[in-house]
Amino acid sequence: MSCNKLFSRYLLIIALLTLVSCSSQPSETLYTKCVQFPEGASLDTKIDMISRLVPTPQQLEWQQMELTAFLHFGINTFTGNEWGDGNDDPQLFNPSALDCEQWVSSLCDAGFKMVILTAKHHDGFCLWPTATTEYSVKSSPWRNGKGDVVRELREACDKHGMKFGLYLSPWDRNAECYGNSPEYNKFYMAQLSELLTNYGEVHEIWLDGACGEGPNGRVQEYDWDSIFALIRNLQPHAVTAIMGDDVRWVGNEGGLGRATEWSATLIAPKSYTHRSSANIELGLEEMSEDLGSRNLVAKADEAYWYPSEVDVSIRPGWFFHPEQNSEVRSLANLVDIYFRSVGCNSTLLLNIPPDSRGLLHEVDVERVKELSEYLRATFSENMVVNGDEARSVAVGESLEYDVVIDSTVNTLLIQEDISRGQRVEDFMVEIYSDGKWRCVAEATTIGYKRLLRFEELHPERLRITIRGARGVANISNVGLFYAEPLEDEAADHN
Ligand code: FUL
Repeated sequence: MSCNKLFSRYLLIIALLTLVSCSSQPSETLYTKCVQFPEGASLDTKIDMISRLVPTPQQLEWQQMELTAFLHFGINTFTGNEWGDGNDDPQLFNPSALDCEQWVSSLCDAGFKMVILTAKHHDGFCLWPTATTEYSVKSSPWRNGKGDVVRELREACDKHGMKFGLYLSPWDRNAECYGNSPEYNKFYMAQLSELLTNYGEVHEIWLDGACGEGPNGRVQEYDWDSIFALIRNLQPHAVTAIMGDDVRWVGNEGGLGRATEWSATLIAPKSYTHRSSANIELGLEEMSEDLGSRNLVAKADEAYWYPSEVDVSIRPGWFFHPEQNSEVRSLANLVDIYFRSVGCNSTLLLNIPPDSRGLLHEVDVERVKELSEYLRATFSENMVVNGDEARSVAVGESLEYDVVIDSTVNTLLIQEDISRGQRVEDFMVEIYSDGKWRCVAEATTIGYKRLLRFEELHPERLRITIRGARGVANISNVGLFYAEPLEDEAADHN
């Protein structure tokens, strides 16, 4: 969808927002999801505009979820493959004890707010009884061919108040029509229609970027505009990820967010094919280190609210392989990943693959439980007095807070009110103790959430100085916490 179309769609909302804003407060024009800079605009004008680029309501809700579980499950679970070639016998799909409630209740207890299931991976095998192909659960012995994993998961999610998302691989190594572009687009959209019509509310649709050739080397050209139009029509509250234009792939599968992470970014979603040349001119790829600096703003003519998601597996593989049971990530490693994802203005999409029984493995369940207990223990008591009062602060100004007497801390949490844009570029953290101020941390972006770790301290006061920002920064929350140091005993998969 073009920026122009998006722009006009949100114009009305912006106009309404402007109307209802309190008369004693100057109203700010906000740009939702996309902003086009006027031709010849100065850097100052562009910076001012990008500072008022904000998420859609569904992007904001998605960001606030913080933790999502990825469930890679399918024919590969029974063959030992990571990428099936589309020729594996559907008879192999036969989980002996599939129980989606076990998945969802364990993940719910561990603090996950949403699950995303691989309804179809690159092999083309469908976990629901689709009318589009025979290559599905319907041709398997599981529940005598009458089963539907997507439905069972949906029901478990409803029971436990878990949000529900789906991965439908665009690349399909089984579909004969793959590579015959118009025909496969029709086929893919028919699959999407089934999933988005028959299974209640879908909150995230994961459109993977991996893509190979079809039979005889044919290259599939996806009709992204029609695919997005269909999704918006059937599931208007869903966010679309990766090839989608609401959620951006962080650029690696190792759990490593960027220290400087802009949700207000210059990189256009890959599926905006009309913007490919702009990405090339700016030298932007999902892996690029810099996606939002002033330097890029100066050269760009369009910007997007396109926040990042860190996808990483709890095991070396995305699918379950029993020989990897001893290689499940350690608690310390998962905590690091949490700090490098949620703590770096991203969300964490942690893959916990069900095994061939159709259950989450005991080791994985135990590990995510440990993670949630650790996070609960760490973040339950904020030592900053009135840290959750919203405060606005200009460049060069500081925010000062009292700290609870006799507290021991080693972690700072800070959040911007991103419903008014992402603005902070550079800030410094100081603590007051023994009669003097001392700098304990410095960083660049904040965004939805930033976590910083430092040595154990006993502060009496806390001071945050905004050294660089795009206009006035809106800080919504500040906290100091104590995170128990952990030693990593397991292999590092990074
Ligand atoms: C990649 C896929 O090729 C992997 O198999 C996995 O699904 C991962 C999340 O995305 O692009």
